[in-house]
Amino acid sequence: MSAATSECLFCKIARKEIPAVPVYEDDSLLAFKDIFPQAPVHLLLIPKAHCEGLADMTPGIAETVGRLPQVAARLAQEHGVAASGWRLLSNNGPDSGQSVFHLHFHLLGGKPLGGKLC
Ligand code: IU
Repeated sequence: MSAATSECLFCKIARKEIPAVPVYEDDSLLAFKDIFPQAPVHLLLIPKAHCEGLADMTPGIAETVGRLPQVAARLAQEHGVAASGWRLLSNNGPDSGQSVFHLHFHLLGGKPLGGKLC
């Protein structure tokens, strides 16, 4: 195991070493509630395998991420924001405000999101 995955917060959540509130899980993808929600619905979707961001995806992680929008759409439906609208975004690198360096996508909805992204 690399140092990155042993220390990484979201790797620890994926391994169930740190608690989170899961809303979806399969072999390679996990979704859970953001601990500091910025909207009534604020979920995080992550590939379980570690990479820092979109620029670092292995082919296997890219395949997982390719399925992620469909999972997000299903979660939006299940959380009651499919009709009102929702946003899926990933912060990458310092200027984006990325604070956890394990690739993740925010699913936000349940209020008008306006121009403020996250
Ligand atoms: P960001 O795009 O890297 O800024 O998003 C990281 C998110 O991880 C942010 O919305 C935090 O609220 C969230 N988070 C979490 O859900 N659980 C934690 O223990 C920590 C951060 I630290």
